[in-house]
Amino acid sequence: MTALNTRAATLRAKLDVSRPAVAMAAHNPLAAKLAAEAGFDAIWGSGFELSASHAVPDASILPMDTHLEMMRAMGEVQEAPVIADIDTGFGNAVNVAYAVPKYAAAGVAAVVIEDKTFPKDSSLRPGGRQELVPVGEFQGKVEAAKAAGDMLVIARTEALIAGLGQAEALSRGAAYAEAGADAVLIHSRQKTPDEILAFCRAWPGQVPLVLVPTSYPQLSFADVGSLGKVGLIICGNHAIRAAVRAMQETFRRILAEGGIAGVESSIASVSDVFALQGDALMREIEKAYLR
Ligand code: SPV
Ligand code: MG
Repeated sequence: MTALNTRAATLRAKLDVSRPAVAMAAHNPLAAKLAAEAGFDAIWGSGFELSASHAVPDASILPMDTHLEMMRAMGEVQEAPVIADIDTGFGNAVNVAYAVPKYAAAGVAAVVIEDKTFPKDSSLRPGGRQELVPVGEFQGKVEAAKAAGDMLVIARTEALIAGLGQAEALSRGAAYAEAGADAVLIHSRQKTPDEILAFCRAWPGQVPLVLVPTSYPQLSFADVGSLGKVGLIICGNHAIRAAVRAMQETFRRILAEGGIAGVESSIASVSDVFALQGDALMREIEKAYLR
């Protein structure tokens, strides 16, 4: 096996099915830094969050370089492993073979590739287009990603999202593990965890599973841990949703109150933001070199 980059090795060590790691979504380096400071094990480089932060749909609209540069920038400002959501891999296995080394060079710890057709649609979108590529074709994409080396490859099956049932989801998961995936992400948008729990219980455990419990938030991290099958839980969109609500409320109040005084105590201070910008380091640099 190819040696893993340091952050990939850190992430692999955390994929513990008796105590799953928890990743928080981020859409920019500031969000990644806040998630790391809060204590999350990893940063989810979410396509949904990044698309939303550009106010466009999560449907292969943004170019790869926009996502790639964001992953690099997230890794530069904090130490937690970055898990890059590369959707379908930007095309076929050839596109994957060219894309993944760029993500490796950007220092990401893992890529997640999903078995939908390109261009993708959001898994959470009611009535969205959820067509899957043939199993063999997706195995080729997993193999192409693995050959890039130096990072984890998480294969994501959308079989449950596409309504293809447990048997198809299980056989796709097994085929992707056989192709070399380090973990299998199984996604569901059912409002209860039943479908996911059934999948997890039936999963033979070749590799750890990854869950994104957005649609079934009642499933606690402890409940997931007790299944003994899941290595990673991804909080898929909580940074952008928190940011949207906080901005909406602050903007509404400022106009309604005719001034900025009222919101002062409910928003971060300017000095909090200076600290997040790395002001302490800049002061050291100024002291050492500015003459
Ligand atoms: C994302 O956060 O971009 C994901 C998870 O892929 S989901 O939006 O639930 O498909
Ligand atoms: Mg995504």
